[in-house]
Amino acid sequence: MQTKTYLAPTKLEALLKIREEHGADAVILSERTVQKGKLFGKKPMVEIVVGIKGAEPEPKAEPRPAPKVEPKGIDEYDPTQARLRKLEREMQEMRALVQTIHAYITNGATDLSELPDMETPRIATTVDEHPLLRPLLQAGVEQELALELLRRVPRIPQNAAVDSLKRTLMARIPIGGALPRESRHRQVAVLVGPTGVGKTTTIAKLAAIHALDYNRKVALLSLDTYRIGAIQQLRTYAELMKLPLHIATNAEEVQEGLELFADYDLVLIDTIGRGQRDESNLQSMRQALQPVKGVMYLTLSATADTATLLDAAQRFAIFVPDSIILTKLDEAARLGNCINLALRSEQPLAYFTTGQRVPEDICHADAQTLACKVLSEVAQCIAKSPLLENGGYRV
Ligand SMILES: Nc1nc2c(ncn2[C@@H]2O[C@H](COP(=O)(O)OP(=O)(O)O)[C@@H](O)[C@H]2O)c(=O)[nH]1
Ligand SMILES: [Mg+2]
Repeated sequence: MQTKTYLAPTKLEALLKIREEHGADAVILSERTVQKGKLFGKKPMVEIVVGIKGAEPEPKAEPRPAPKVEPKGIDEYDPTQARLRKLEREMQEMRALVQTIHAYITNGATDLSELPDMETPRIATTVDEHPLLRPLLQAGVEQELALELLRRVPRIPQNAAVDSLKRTLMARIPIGGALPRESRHRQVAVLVGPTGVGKTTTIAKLAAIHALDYNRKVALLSLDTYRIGAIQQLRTYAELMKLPLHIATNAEEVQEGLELFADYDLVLIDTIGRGQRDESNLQSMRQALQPVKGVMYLTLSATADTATLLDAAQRFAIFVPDSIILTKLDEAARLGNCINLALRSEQPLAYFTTGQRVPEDICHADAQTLACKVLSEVAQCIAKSPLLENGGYRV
């Protein structure tokens, strides 16, 4: 396979150049950011190495070291992996429980009935405040959830406590629902959610990844029930990526769009609303989406506080979302609100978005990232008010 290196100021531009020159024949082999230019005028550029399918290497080409094939973009949803992760979580919970028992016994307790988590309210209400409770509350986790999370977490030593909390968090954050990179049947995905959370930007990111990275036939549909006309942003992306865009204002036009895109691999539907407080707007949007059979993503911003997130989740429940896209993780000061949402909502988290760059700033949601971020907030809080040997606070 012949390889070729592309350099461009952004990933999107590099992908567009590759697509224009090689269409579906290019396979991305590696990708990195390099600094180009003279000493004081250095600028970051995206360098993508592609292999061209079916192209023979130049006869006198220098032998190149084989580029490492990295898993690129968004990887596929694998049910076996999901089952393995579930088993792993259960193992982690069991390990946390054993650690709790161990911590109690090594602290001189011999009576196992004194364990905090024997589901007996008498004992649960008499244990002193867990040393990680306050740091969790300061990270924005609701008290009720924090207490529940800490039930099986040992109090000391501190590292074991933090480790165990991390495992508990990871086991409790539901993950899933990202789009597979290929499928036998056409897929349709709709993004609903409050105005300004990043739906259109996320659609552009998903469109770029699936069309330019995975070489799928992608079409865009924008639902503008109130004819607000805020479609320019999506139109610009559609033109840039040469993807068809259909604008619909009601169910018939949505149906029309779906028929128009019958032989596409993926249809991404953006929705334009007038604000989540407008019930009738949401109802007419729901009506207009009746013909759609596909994945419904509720898009919410990590910068919103817990009450706003839960309120939005409740209002958008009429769309029966399959999973959640959390946006603007890069801007969120505390992530306890996302933990509250993840633990309280019925849907798993599918994607995280972490910036404005299209398509770089999106990834599959993963419990470890979220748990680690919250725990680094917890650690900062502990650093500010160090725990004593016995697990209490220095005040
Ligand atoms: N920092 C940050 N900004 C984002 C992210 N996603 C979208 N935005 C910005 O948020 C603003 C609103 O995004 P838009 O896609 O128009 O939101 P929509 O109204 O839900 O369609 C724009 O300025 C986007 O560039 C993200 O993950 N991080
Ligand atoms: Mg929009």
